[in-house]
Amino acid sequence: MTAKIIDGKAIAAQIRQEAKNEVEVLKDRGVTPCLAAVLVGDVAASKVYVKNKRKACENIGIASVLHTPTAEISEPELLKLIDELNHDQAIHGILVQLPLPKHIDETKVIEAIDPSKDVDGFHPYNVGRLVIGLDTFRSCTPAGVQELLLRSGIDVAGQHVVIIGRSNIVGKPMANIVVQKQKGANATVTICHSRTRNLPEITRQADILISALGQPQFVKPDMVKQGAVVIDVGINRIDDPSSDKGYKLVGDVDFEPVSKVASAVTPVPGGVGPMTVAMLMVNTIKAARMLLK
Ligand code: L34
Repeated sequence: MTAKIIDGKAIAAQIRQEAKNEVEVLKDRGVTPCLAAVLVGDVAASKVYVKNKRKACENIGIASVLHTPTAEISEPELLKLIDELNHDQAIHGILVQLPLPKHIDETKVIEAIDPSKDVDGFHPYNVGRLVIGLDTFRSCTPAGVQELLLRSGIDVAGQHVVIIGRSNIVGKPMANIVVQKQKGANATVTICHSRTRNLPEITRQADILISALGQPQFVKPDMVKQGAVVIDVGINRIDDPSSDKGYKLVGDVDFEPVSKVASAVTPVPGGVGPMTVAMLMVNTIKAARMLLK
């Protein structure tokens, strides 16, 4: 048996089309959604991701402004920039691309963002609302994974979802999304991490295995139950002298052998990545729409 490949690129395109229609409605009502992106320093992967996000904005009709301070920006200066964006009436969403340089405290920066403009859903206010099941901005990657499952006809209700990775960006919000008493959720959830004992034993119990630990090809076929759904959130650059760029992207999942065991699997690239971008568009529109209510 070979797994079905879940086409994140195609599903993301569908979501962007829906977003485009919503932007038109908002524009008719006099509001053009606007995203402010802050890209600090010179991190190659971050540049690609922010470029993809701005390109999506442009295609959909969302306005975007880009701030590119150097890696030497001080923490107070960055906080000042965020404060200005918070007070700028024309801006609905603020994205501070992570990671930040080491001398800047990410938590402080995230907490400085006005929760009503926090389209990444990282602010403790929004995380708290997520945990107790209230409507909120949900971080884009885990929200994208849920949407990917929903639109692929995979119902997580009653299923055992095992997540590898406990980051604030993916693992923890992912668990909190699928555990809710809500549509597209109601799962039984286990979070595994670097201190988990007998990891393969636990991952083999997963009906849906979500890998978000950031280690190339970590998930091997003996860690996957026959017929499980495998979602690969990892996106790792590994050297590849044969490619023009000098690197290639691989996920956390050893794709070829795992596809022989799983019933469905997401590719890297073209899986979760484009969904992250699409969900940012959805959140930015939500932020703009909140102004009308
Ligand atoms: N603040 N920081 C903040 N918000 C986020 O939601 C993110 N994330 C993660 C890193 N830091 C962040 C992203 O934007 C990861 N991430 C992200 C965004 C886009 C893509 C991957 C990760 C993406 O477009 N992936 C493409 C390939 C891109 C390439 O060629 O390198 C894909 O098909 O997977």
